[in-house]
Amino acid sequence: MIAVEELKRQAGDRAAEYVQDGMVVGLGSGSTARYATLRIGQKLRSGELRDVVGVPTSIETETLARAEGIPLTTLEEHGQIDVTIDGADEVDPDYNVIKGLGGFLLREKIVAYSTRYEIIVVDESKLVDRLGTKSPVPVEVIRFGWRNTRAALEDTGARPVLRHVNGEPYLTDEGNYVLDCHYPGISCPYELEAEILSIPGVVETGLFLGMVHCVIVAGADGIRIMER
Ligand code: DER
Repeated sequence: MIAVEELKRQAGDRAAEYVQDGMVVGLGSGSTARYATLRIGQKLRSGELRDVVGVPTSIETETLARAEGIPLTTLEEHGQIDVTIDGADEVDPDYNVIKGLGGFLLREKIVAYSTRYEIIVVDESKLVDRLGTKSPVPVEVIRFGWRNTRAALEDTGARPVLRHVNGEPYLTDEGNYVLDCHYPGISCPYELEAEILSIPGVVETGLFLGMVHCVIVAGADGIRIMER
């Protein structure tokens, strides 16, 4: 049996092959996307890739990319990203995904929205028939009035849980809270997303719908590439 870590590496390495000279690349967050960032750094250092600039989706990824010697840019300097490689927590058959268990969903979504070709890298355990089966939907909310926001999220059918790290409420890179919203499976993701976004205090949801162009899945039988 191949270890999950090895599957993540294979998916990340394969995704890095989509990066070409001169591209603006969105650098995702999480343990799978990390391998793509490492591989891009390696290719730049060896001269296999040239003139690539990266837009990191988190402070964590920014630190990694700097250490790997990947030149960085911002959305202010480069508003259009050619390719983004990011991880996900769940992927359904329609290429809709849940993201945000890593805590960086807001920047990841802004980057995905600015991207021509969004690649998601996962191991096969992330594939589901229906979103919400294994993972909650992380919802980033501002701290002011967050209990009221939580109550409104309950009205959407969720069991929202305030995320904690080391006993303290988790704060995103933007200083917001995350409410992990557990649903008993999501049958209409677009309707649910609209409902959640209509609640004052909600900044963004971890539902990435219609934003993904390619999913690279690493499994025991090798790499599968799903493109639409
Ligand atoms: O979107 C996220 O926050 C996810 O957690 C995602 O990036 C997956 O991370 P993983 O590759 O470490 O499972």
